[in-house]
Amino acid sequence: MFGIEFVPEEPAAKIGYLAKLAEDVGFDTVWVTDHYNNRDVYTTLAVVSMLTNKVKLGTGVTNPYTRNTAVTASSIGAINELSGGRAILGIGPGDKATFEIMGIEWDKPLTRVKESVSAIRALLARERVNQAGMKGAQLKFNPGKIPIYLGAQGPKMLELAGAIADGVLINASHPDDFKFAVPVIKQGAEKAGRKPEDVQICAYASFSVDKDQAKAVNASKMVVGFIVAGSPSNVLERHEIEQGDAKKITDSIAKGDFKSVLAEVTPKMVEAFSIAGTPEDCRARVNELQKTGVTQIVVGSPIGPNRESAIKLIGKQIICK
Ligand code: F42
Repeated sequence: MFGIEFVPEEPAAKIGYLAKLAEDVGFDTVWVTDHYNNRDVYTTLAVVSMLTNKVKLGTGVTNPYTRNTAVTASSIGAINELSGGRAILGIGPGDKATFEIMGIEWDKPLTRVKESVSAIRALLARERVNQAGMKGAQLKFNPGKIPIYLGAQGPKMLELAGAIADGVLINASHPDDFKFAVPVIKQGAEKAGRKPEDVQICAYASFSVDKDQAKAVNASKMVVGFIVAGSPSNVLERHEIEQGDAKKITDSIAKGDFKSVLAEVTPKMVEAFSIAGTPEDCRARVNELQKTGVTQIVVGSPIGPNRESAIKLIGKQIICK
Protein backbone atom coordinates (compact mmCIF):
# COMPACT_ATOMS: atom_id res chain seq x y z
CA MET A 1 0.00 0.00 0.00
CA PHE A 2 1.06 3.59 -0.63
CA GLY A 3 0.17 6.71 1.30
CA ILE A 4 1.18 10.32 0.75
CA GLU A 5 1.82 13.06 3.28
CA PHE A 6 0.76 16.66 2.82
CA VAL A 7 1.84 19.50 5.08
CA PRO A 8 -0.82 22.23 5.20
CA GLU A 9 1.67 25.05 4.74
CA GLU A 10 -0.29 25.92 1.62
CA PRO A 11 -4.02 26.48 1.11
CA ALA A 12 -6.36 23.52 1.60
CA ALA A 13 -7.65 23.83 -1.98
CA LYS A 14 -4.11 23.28 -3.34
CA ILE A 15 -3.67 20.21 -1.14
CA GLY A 16 -7.08 18.97 -2.25
CA TYR A 17 -5.95 19.25 -5.88
CA LEU A 18 -2.72 17.30 -5.22
CA ALA A 19 -4.61 14.72 -3.14
CA LYS A 20 -7.01 14.10 -6.03
CA LEU A 21 -4.02 13.64 -8.34
CA ALA A 22 -2.54 11.16 -5.84
CA GLU A 23 -5.83 9.27 -5.71
CA ASP A 24 -5.99 9.12 -9.51
CA VAL A 25 -2.47 7.64 -9.81
CA GLY A 26 -3.17 4.90 -7.24
CA PHE A 27 -2.30 6.10 -3.73
CA ASP A 28 -4.44 4.47 -1.02
CA THR A 29 -4.19 7.02 1.80
CA VAL A 30 -3.67 10.76 2.21
CA TRP A 31 -2.10 11.85 5.51
CA VAL A 32 -2.19 15.50 6.62
CA THR A 33 0.21 16.71 9.32
CA ASP A 34 -0.86 18.70 12.41
CA HIS A 35 1.19 21.66 13.65
CA TYR A 36 -0.43 24.80 15.11
CA ASN A 37 1.52 27.12 12.77
CA ASN A 38 0.14 25.54 9.58
CA ARG A 39 -3.46 25.41 8.32
CA ASP A 40 -5.77 23.34 10.47
CA VAL A 41 -5.59 19.60 9.77
CA TYR A 42 -9.35 18.94 9.92
CA THR A 43 -10.22 21.87 7.64
CA THR A 44 -7.71 20.49 5.16
CA LEU A 45 -9.04 16.93 5.46
CA ALA A 46 -12.58 18.22 4.94
CA VAL A 47 -11.56 19.82 1.64
CA VAL A 48 -9.61 16.69 0.58
CA SER A 49 -12.64 14.61 1.49
CA MET A 50 -14.91 16.64 -0.80
CA LEU A 51 -12.46 16.45 -3.73
CA THR A 52 -11.70 12.71 -3.56
CA ASN A 53 -13.78 9.51 -3.65
CA LYS A 54 -11.68 6.53 -2.61
CA VAL A 55 -8.54 7.44 -0.67
CA LYS A 56 -8.46 7.00 3.08
CA LEU A 57 -7.92 10.27 4.96
CA GLY A 58 -5.74 10.46 8.02
CA THR A 59 -4.40 12.95 10.52
CA GLY A 60 -0.69 12.28 10.24
CA VAL A 61 -0.42 12.94 13.19
CA THR A 62 -2.43 14.88 15.74
CA ASN A 63 -1.69 14.79 19.49
CA PRO A 64 -3.54 14.85 22.83
CA TYR A 65 -2.00 18.16 24.00
CA THR A 66 -3.11 20.87 21.59
CA ARG A 67 -6.62 19.46 21.23
CA ASN A 68 -8.88 18.08 23.91
CA THR A 69 -9.49 14.35 23.43
CA ALA A 70 -13.28 14.73 23.13
CA VAL A 71 -12.81 17.45 20.49
CA THR A 72 -10.47 15.13 18.55
CA ALA A 73 -13.14 12.40 18.59
CA SER A 74 -15.74 14.88 17.32
CA SER A 75 -13.45 16.27 14.59
CA ILE A 76 -12.32 12.92 13.17
CA GLY A 77 -15.91 11.68 13.49
CA ALA A 78 -17.09 14.59 11.33
CA ILE A 79 -14.41 13.76 8.72
CA ASN A 80 -15.50 10.12 8.74
CA GLU A 81 -19.13 11.15 8.17
CA LEU A 82 -18.21 13.65 5.43
CA SER A 83 -15.98 11.17 3.58
CA GLY A 84 -18.29 8.16 3.74
CA GLY A 85 -16.19 6.23 6.26
CA ARG A 86 -12.69 6.95 4.94
CA ALA A 87 -11.13 8.55 8.05
CA ILE A 88 -8.16 7.28 10.05
CA LEU A 89 -7.03 8.93 13.27
CA GLY A 90 -3.25 9.20 13.42
CA ILE A 91 -2.16 10.38 16.87
CA GLY A 92 1.21 10.69 18.58
CA PRO A 93 2.86 12.46 21.48
CA GLY A 94 3.40 15.59 19.37
CA ASP A 95 6.25 17.94 18.66
CA LYS A 96 7.91 19.15 21.89
CA ALA A 97 9.47 22.26 20.33
CA THR A 98 6.14 23.67 19.13
CA PHE A 99 4.48 22.92 22.50
CA GLU A 100 7.12 24.99 24.32
CA ILE A 101 6.33 27.95 22.05
CA MET A 102 2.62 27.49 22.77
CA GLY A 103 3.18 27.31 26.53
CA ILE A 104 1.97 23.70 26.74
CA GLU A 105 3.68 21.35 29.20
CA TRP A 106 4.70 18.00 27.63
CA ASP A 107 4.02 15.78 30.63
CA LYS A 108 4.13 11.94 30.41
CA PRO A 109 3.64 11.64 26.63
CA LEU A 110 3.36 7.85 26.55
CA THR A 111 0.74 7.72 29.30
CA ARG A 112 -1.11 10.63 27.73
CA VAL A 113 -1.30 8.95 24.29
CA LYS A 114 -2.39 5.63 25.81
CA GLU A 115 -5.19 7.20 27.89
CA SER A 116 -6.28 9.40 25.05
CA VAL A 117 -6.59 6.49 22.57
CA SER A 118 -8.66 4.51 25.04
CA ALA A 119 -10.95 7.52 25.65
CA ILE A 120 -11.31 8.27 21.92
CA ARG A 121 -12.29 4.66 21.21
CA ALA A 122 -14.97 4.90 23.91
CA LEU A 123 -16.21 8.26 22.58
CA LEU A 124 -16.38 6.89 19.01
CA ALA A 125 -18.46 4.01 20.38
CA ARG A 126 -20.91 6.67 21.78
CA GLU A 127 -20.07 5.77 25.37
CA ARG A 128 -20.22 8.30 28.21
CA VAL A 129 -16.54 8.77 29.07
CA ASN A 130 -14.95 9.26 32.48
CA GLN A 131 -11.27 8.81 31.56
CA ALA A 132 -8.38 11.00 30.33
CA GLY A 133 -9.64 13.71 32.68
CA MET A 134 -13.17 13.72 31.24
CA LYS A 135 -16.26 13.76 33.43
CA GLY A 136 -19.07 12.19 31.47
CA ALA A 137 -18.26 13.40 27.93
CA GLN A 138 -20.34 11.82 25.12
CA LEU A 139 -20.74 12.48 21.39
CA LYS A 140 -24.19 13.40 20.10
CA PHE A 141 -23.71 11.77 16.69
CA ASN A 142 -22.61 8.38 15.41
CA PRO A 143 -19.17 8.82 13.84
CA GLY A 144 -18.86 5.21 12.61
CA LYS A 145 -15.80 2.98 12.87
CA ILE A 146 -12.42 4.75 12.66
CA PRO A 147 -9.02 2.99 12.81
CA ILE A 148 -6.43 4.56 15.14
CA TYR A 149 -2.74 4.65 14.16
CA LEU A 150 0.08 5.81 16.46
CA GLY A 151 2.98 8.03 15.39
CA ALA A 152 5.92 6.40 17.18
CA GLN A 153 9.72 6.24 17.18
CA GLY A 154 10.88 5.29 20.69
CA PRO A 155 10.84 1.66 21.89
CA LYS A 156 8.11 2.18 24.49
CA MET A 157 5.87 4.03 22.06
CA LEU A 158 6.42 1.33 19.40
CA GLU A 159 5.51 -1.38 21.91
CA LEU A 160 2.41 0.57 22.91
CA ALA A 161 1.42 0.82 19.24
CA GLY A 162 1.72 -2.96 18.96
CA ALA A 163 -0.48 -3.35 22.01
CA ILE A 164 -3.29 -0.88 21.24
CA ALA A 165 -3.19 0.54 17.69
CA ASP A 166 -4.53 -0.51 14.30
CA GLY A 167 -1.35 0.80 12.72
CA VAL A 168 1.87 2.64 13.41
CA LEU A 169 3.42 5.55 11.51
CA ILE A 170 7.18 5.53 11.84
CA ASN A 171 9.16 8.54 10.67
CA ALA A 172 11.94 6.60 8.93
CA SER A 173 13.17 5.63 5.48
CA HIS A 174 15.91 3.03 5.99
CA PRO A 175 15.47 -0.75 6.40
CA ASP A 176 17.74 -0.74 9.51
CA ASP A 177 15.21 1.43 11.37
CA PHE A 178 12.47 -1.10 10.62
CA LYS A 179 14.69 -4.06 11.52
CA PHE A 180 14.76 -2.40 14.94
CA ALA A 181 11.10 -1.26 15.10
CA VAL A 182 9.12 -4.18 13.66
CA PRO A 183 10.14 -6.78 16.31
CA VAL A 184 9.34 -4.26 19.07
CA ILE A 185 5.86 -3.66 17.64
CA LYS A 186 5.31 -7.41 17.25
CA GLN A 187 6.38 -8.00 20.83
CA GLY A 188 3.90 -5.34 22.00
CA ALA A 189 1.12 -7.01 20.03
CA GLU A 190 1.93 -10.50 21.29
CA LYS A 191 2.18 -9.37 24.92
CA ALA A 192 -1.29 -7.83 24.56
CA GLY A 193 -2.66 -11.07 23.08
CA ARG A 194 -3.06 -9.61 19.59
CA LYS A 195 -1.96 -10.89 16.21
CA PRO A 196 1.07 -8.86 14.96
CA GLU A 197 -0.44 -8.77 11.45
CA ASP A 198 -3.39 -6.77 12.83
CA VAL A 199 -1.03 -3.78 13.15
CA GLN A 200 -0.27 -1.97 9.89
CA ILE A 201 3.34 -0.77 9.73
CA CYS A 202 3.80 2.45 7.81
CA ALA A 203 7.15 3.91 6.77
CA TYR A 204 6.48 7.65 7.00
CA ALA A 205 9.44 8.43 4.78
CA SER A 206 11.08 11.49 3.32
CA PHE A 207 10.77 10.77 -0.41
CA SER A 208 12.20 12.52 -3.45
CA VAL A 209 11.88 11.11 -6.94
CA ASP A 210 12.85 12.45 -10.35
CA LYS A 211 14.08 10.96 -13.61
CA ASP A 212 17.30 12.88 -12.88
CA GLN A 213 18.97 11.25 -9.86
CA ALA A 214 21.01 14.33 -8.85
CA LYS A 215 17.95 16.58 -8.93
CA ALA A 216 16.02 14.14 -6.72
CA VAL A 217 18.87 13.94 -4.19
CA ASN A 218 19.35 17.72 -4.11
CA ALA A 219 15.65 18.25 -3.46
CA SER A 220 15.83 15.89 -0.47
CA LYS A 221 18.74 17.61 1.28
CA MET A 222 16.89 20.29 3.26
CA VAL A 223 14.40 17.80 4.71
CA VAL A 224 17.25 15.37 5.48
CA GLY A 225 19.14 18.19 7.26
CA PHE A 226 16.15 18.83 9.54
CA ILE A 227 15.77 15.08 10.24
CA VAL A 228 19.47 14.76 11.14
CA ALA A 229 19.21 17.78 13.45
CA GLY A 230 16.17 16.29 15.20
CA SER A 231 17.46 12.71 15.51
CA PRO A 232 18.42 11.25 18.88
CA SER A 233 22.03 10.05 19.22
CA ASN A 234 21.13 6.33 19.11
CA VAL A 235 19.51 6.82 15.68
CA LEU A 236 22.57 8.71 14.39
CA GLU A 237 24.78 5.89 15.69
CA ARG A 238 22.61 3.27 13.98
CA HIS A 239 23.40 4.99 10.67
CA GLU A 240 27.06 5.68 11.55
CA ILE A 241 26.64 9.44 11.41
CA GLU A 242 29.09 11.42 13.54
CA GLN A 243 27.53 13.56 16.29
CA GLY A 244 29.89 16.39 15.21
CA ASP A 245 28.53 16.35 11.64
CA ALA A 246 24.96 16.46 12.96
CA LYS A 247 25.87 19.32 15.32
CA LYS A 248 27.17 21.41 12.40
CA ILE A 249 23.74 21.11 10.77
CA THR A 250 21.90 21.90 14.01
CA ASP A 251 24.02 25.06 14.38
CA SER A 252 23.45 26.16 10.77
CA ILE A 253 19.68 25.68 11.18
CA ALA A 254 19.76 27.69 14.44
CA LYS A 255 21.55 30.53 12.58
CA GLY A 256 19.07 30.35 9.70
CA ASP A 257 22.00 29.54 7.38
CA PHE A 258 20.20 27.11 5.05
CA LYS A 259 22.85 27.34 2.32
CA SER A 260 25.31 25.72 4.76
CA VAL A 261 22.74 23.06 5.68
CA LEU A 262 22.61 21.99 2.02
CA ALA A 263 26.42 21.76 1.90
CA GLU A 264 26.66 19.87 5.20
CA VAL A 265 24.19 17.10 4.33
CA THR A 266 26.32 14.11 3.22
CA PRO A 267 25.36 11.29 0.82
CA LYS A 268 25.33 8.94 3.84
CA MET A 269 22.72 11.15 5.54
CA VAL A 270 20.57 11.15 2.39
CA GLU A 271 20.85 7.35 2.25
CA ALA A 272 19.89 6.99 5.93
CA PHE A 273 17.04 9.47 6.14
CA SER A 274 15.32 9.52 2.76
CA ILE A 275 14.21 7.53 -0.23
CA ALA A 276 15.73 9.64 -2.98
CA GLY A 277 16.67 9.03 -6.60
CA THR A 278 15.23 7.77 -9.85
CA PRO A 279 12.01 5.71 -9.86
CA GLU A 280 14.20 2.56 -10.11
CA ASP A 281 16.29 3.61 -7.07
CA CYS A 282 13.14 4.37 -5.07
CA ARG A 283 11.41 1.14 -6.13
CA ALA A 284 14.48 -0.86 -4.95
CA ARG A 285 14.30 0.82 -1.51
CA VAL A 286 10.54 0.24 -1.31
CA ASN A 287 11.15 -3.49 -1.96
CA GLU A 288 13.76 -3.59 0.82
CA LEU A 289 11.38 -1.88 3.25
CA GLN A 290 8.56 -4.26 2.42
CA LYS A 291 10.86 -7.20 3.23
CA THR A 292 11.29 -5.87 6.79
CA GLY A 293 7.52 -5.99 7.40
CA VAL A 294 6.47 -2.49 6.24
CA THR A 295 2.91 -2.64 4.88
CA GLN A 296 2.48 0.99 3.76
CA ILE A 297 5.03 3.39 2.28
CA VAL A 298 4.01 6.96 3.06
CA VAL A 299 5.59 9.30 0.53
CA GLY A 300 6.58 12.34 2.59
CA SER A 301 8.21 15.69 1.91
CA PRO A 302 9.64 16.81 -0.42
CA ILE A 303 8.03 14.11 -2.74
CA GLY A 304 10.30 15.39 -5.53
CA PRO A 305 11.79 18.54 -7.09
CA ASN A 306 8.51 18.91 -8.96
CA ARG A 307 5.68 17.50 -6.85
CA GLU A 308 3.09 17.02 -9.59
CA SER A 309 5.43 15.15 -11.93
CA ALA A 310 6.83 13.18 -8.96
CA ILE A 311 3.31 12.05 -7.95
CA LYS A 312 2.63 10.93 -11.54
CA LEU A 313 6.01 9.18 -11.74
CA ILE A 314 5.35 7.30 -8.49
CA GLY A 315 1.96 6.20 -9.81
CA LYS A 316 3.36 4.97 -13.12
CA GLN A 317 6.69 3.47 -12.11
CA ILE A 318 6.50 2.64 -8.41
CA ILE A 319 2.89 1.88 -7.49
CA CYS A 320 2.05 0.46 -10.96
CA LYS A 321 -1.51 -0.70 -10.13
N1 F42 B 1 4.28 15.46 15.44
C1 F42 B 1 3.51 16.53 15.29
O1 F42 B 1 3.44 17.37 16.23
N2 F42 B 1 2.79 16.76 14.15
C2 F42 B 1 2.82 15.88 13.11
O2 F42 B 1 2.13 16.12 12.11
C3 F42 B 1 3.61 14.72 13.23
C4 F42 B 1 3.66 13.71 12.24
C5 F42 B 1 4.33 12.53 12.49
C6 F42 B 1 4.25 11.47 11.56
C7 F42 B 1 4.88 10.27 11.80
C8 F42 B 1 5.61 10.11 13.00
O3 F42 B 1 6.22 8.95 13.25
C9 F42 B 1 5.71 11.13 13.92
C10 F42 B 1 5.06 12.36 13.69
N3 F42 B 1 5.12 13.40 14.61
C11 F42 B 1 4.35 14.53 14.44
C12 F42 B 1 5.97 13.30 15.83
C13 F42 B 1 5.28 12.54 16.96
O4 F42 B 1 4.20 13.26 17.46
C14 F42 B 1 6.31 12.29 18.07
O5 F42 B 1 6.91 13.47 18.48
C15 F42 B 1 7.39 11.35 17.62
O6 F42 B 1 6.78 10.17 17.10
C16 F42 B 1 8.35 10.97 18.77
O7 F42 B 1 7.72 10.19 19.67
P1 F42 B 1 8.44 8.97 20.36
O8 F42 B 1 7.86 7.72 19.88
O9 F42 B 1 9.91 9.10 20.34
O10 F42 B 1 7.93 9.15 21.88
C17 F42 B 1 8.53 10.02 22.81
C18 F42 B 1 7.44 10.65 23.65
C19 F42 B 1 9.41 9.21 23.76
O11 F42 B 1 10.28 9.78 24.41
N4 F42 B 1 9.13 7.95 23.89
C20 F42 B 1 9.85 7.02 24.78
C21 F42 B 1 9.92 5.64 24.12
O12 F42 B 1 10.77 4.85 24.50
O13 F42 B 1 9.07 5.37 23.26
C22 F42 B 1 9.08 6.76 26.09
C23 F42 B 1 8.90 7.93 26.98
C24 F42 B 1 8.17 7.54 28.26
O14 F42 B 1 8.08 6.38 28.65
N5 F42 B 1 7.58 8.48 28.97
C25 F42 B 1 6.84 8.21 30.20
C26 F42 B 1 5.37 8.51 29.96
O15 F42 B 1 4.56 8.10 30.79
O16 F42 B 1 5.08 9.19 28.99
C27 F42 B 1 7.30 9.21 31.25
C28 F42 B 1 8.68 8.98 31.68
C29 F42 B 1 9.01 9.91 32.89
O17 F42 B 1 10.04 9.65 33.49
O18 F42 B 1 8.27 10.83 33.19
